[in-house]
Amino acid sequence: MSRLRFRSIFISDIHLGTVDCKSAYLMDFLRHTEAQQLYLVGDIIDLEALEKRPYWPVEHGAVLAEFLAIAARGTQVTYIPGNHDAPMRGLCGQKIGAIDVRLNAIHHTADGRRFRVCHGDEFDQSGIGKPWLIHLGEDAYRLLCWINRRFNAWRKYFKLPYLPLSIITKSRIGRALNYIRQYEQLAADAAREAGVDGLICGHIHFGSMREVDGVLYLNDGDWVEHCTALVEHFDGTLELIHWSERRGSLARTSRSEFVPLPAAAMALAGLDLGALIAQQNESNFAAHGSEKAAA
Ligand SMILES: [Mn+2]
Repeated sequence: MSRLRFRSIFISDIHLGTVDCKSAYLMDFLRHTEAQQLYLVGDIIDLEALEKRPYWPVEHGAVLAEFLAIAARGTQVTYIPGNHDAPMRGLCGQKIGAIDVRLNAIHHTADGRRFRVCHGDEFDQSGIGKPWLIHLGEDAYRLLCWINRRFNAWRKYFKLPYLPLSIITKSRIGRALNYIRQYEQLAADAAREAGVDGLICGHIHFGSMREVDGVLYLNDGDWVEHCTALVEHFDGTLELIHWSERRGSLARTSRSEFVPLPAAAMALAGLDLGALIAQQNESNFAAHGSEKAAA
């Protein structure tokens, strides 16, 4: 089996131990890729959810075993716990198998850029982790996840590719988008203060690549709905990719180029992106509009 080779891979918000975890797509991704460095950027096991409702299918254990195997094969694996696996932060500085547990990290790209890597819950002023929860309510979010699940089971039956449904809803809720923009700003501010070129995080389940006041904000997304990963090529180019039956590039950045998608995750839906961007420019994006591609 030929694997796609990368210099590094960043994934987060897997939420093993919950019904919405897309472990099959993640396993497929892990088995088709190879990297020198793998960063697990938090919310890998949802200990918070497990406390409320014990749920552990064999596939979720297989993902953990795969991480340990990847580290054993020589990939440098760094695990940065998030808020849903916060108790693991106590193991900071120690090893699980060959996996290093760290609170955060500085990643040096092949093209000489420095990125701070952290889960990102420190930029979440609501402390909830799902900003749209504030506006939707937890029940509504669960309903959304349930509809997403049923909708995709139906698509699978008809042999149609996976299509994250809730991103469409989220992207249309202006206040949720405003919250995301605020989060991105705080994250970018932290990167600037740290004197690095940018920040790589997860937490808000919204894969993105933006330049905010001269620093790069990179979010690797999640494996609950969108199945996205951030990868670094051997020349230092960072790329946000989506992985399901359909695979695609959402955005990329190197020292010399920056190709953002204004609403990266929406490209997943296979919608008419141009029309959506135009629509958003009229409403939210215009109001917050430091979006490069829209400018
Ligand atoms: Mn989180």
